[in-house]
Amino acid sequence: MKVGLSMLYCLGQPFSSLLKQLETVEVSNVEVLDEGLHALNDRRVHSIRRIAVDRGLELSVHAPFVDINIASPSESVRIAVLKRLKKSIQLSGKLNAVFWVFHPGMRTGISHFTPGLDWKFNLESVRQLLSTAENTGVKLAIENGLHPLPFLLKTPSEFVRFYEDLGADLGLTLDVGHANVNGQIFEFIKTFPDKIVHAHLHDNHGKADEHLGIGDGNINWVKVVRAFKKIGFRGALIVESEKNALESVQTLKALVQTV
Ligand SMILES: [Mn+2]
Repeated sequence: MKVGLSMLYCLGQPFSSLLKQLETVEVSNVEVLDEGLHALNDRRVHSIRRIAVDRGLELSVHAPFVDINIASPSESVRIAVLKRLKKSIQLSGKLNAVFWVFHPGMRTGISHFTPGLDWKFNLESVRQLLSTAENTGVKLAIENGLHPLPFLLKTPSEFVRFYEDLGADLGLTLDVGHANVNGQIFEFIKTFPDKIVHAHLHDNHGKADEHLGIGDGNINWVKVVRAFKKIGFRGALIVESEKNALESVQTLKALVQTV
């Protein structure tokens, strides 16, 4: 089990600081965000790639997520959203990223007028993204959404139905913090031992998405690491804390070694 770090904690700093941080982070796996001040382009991909090769870092990319709804009922909006996401997948391919992590679609204020339509758009968009990723070398991994936001996929039972309907190979990024707000961390791990290929780790008190350091909320991390070990998880446990991120990496490394 590898310990990794999401660069979310420095998303408020310019891209040049991200590069500086990448030179020194003490992990094997790094997740960069194609969003905000760190949005990717060809030149930036080249800069990140050079450091990653130099330091032997394995990369993943968090898809753009602001103003993004792959299940939008507006066709023109959906087309624009998918265009942005497809560009992100292409850039992730150039980056040699292993995973591209994205959020599921969301319900809107008019969903109740057209039951099932957002579910259908979500499936269609996921299929388009999967076909974009073919031949790029990048694997897609959909993330469990956060309660109480109107994500279509937040619970294990919603994911069971989603995978049945999709009928295609798609990994799951288990966001342990999000799952804790649902009270379903262990149900996720038990239900999807073969689907979970990637994980986001951050802490909270079970009520809101606080993105705290590991050990700063109410998550039982010993139990979490044991559960990942029990299913033979071979992916990366990516620390996605906004606060105490570097300390959290050390805490998690110690846990993985001792638990
Ligand atoms: Mn996450």
